[in-house]
Amino acid sequence: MEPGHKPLVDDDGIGAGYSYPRTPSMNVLLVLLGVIEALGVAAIAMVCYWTAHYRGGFAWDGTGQEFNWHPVFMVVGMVFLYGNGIIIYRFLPRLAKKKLKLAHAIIHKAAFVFSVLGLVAVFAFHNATGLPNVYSLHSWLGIGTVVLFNAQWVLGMSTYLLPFASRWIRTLFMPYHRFFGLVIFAMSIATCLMGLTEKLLFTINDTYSSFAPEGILVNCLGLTLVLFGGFVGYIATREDWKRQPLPEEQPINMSIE
Ligand code: ASC
Repeated sequence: MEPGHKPLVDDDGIGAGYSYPRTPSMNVLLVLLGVIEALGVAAIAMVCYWTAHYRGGFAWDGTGQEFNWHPVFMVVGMVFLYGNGIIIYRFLPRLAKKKLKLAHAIIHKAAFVFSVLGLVAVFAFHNATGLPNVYSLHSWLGIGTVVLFNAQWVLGMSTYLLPFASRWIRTLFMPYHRFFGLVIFAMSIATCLMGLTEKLLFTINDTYSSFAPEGILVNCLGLTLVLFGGFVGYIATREDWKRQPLPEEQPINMSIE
């Protein structure tokens, strides 16, 4: 356990919030978590405003209005929920580890459901309007990202949630789970950026270069996604911000590990 870390043992760990001492470094973590949520909410607001105000709003009828669900679902699922699922261990460090793992898996399953709905929306739009499917780099990387994301989810659940994997396997696999989780997250954000650029070139090609407000809005959305992803990656990889085991989670006899 970190020096200075005083767990509050008079608590059952359910919804317990933040227990770490308010060291300067922990204050920075709390501020960054707030910044991340503000960026995430701003990104969702921007993608909704863009599609509702500039692109004609929403429907589920094979038209461009069905397409509009695609960017919204991808930003909500594959960026906002994906990122929050990664850093949930930093948000609620006093919640029992098993509950955190379950929440991590459920949030990422929800992200996957959004991504599948987002894919359905774009395929339905293409098929109804006679546009070809999966020819662009955006679509190749995007489908690869969703497939890898689901593979990572299944592997993670089999290893860390189900009771079958030995401690040895869990420990061996953990650096890969963390590394590839972040790689796939970065792929997801890169795919969003390509999709945003692609859509601008399809729709406002003649005014984009004269700083059309829609272009500026979508550029700002892209920058917000990059900042969100960057801060999530920073928080997730800072070793001294890793969740410390609760007293009841400490191995009793280290010598037999
Ligand atoms: C788990 C879990 C971890 C790892 C660790 C081995 O199931 O919650 O933190 O495996 O025990 O790296």
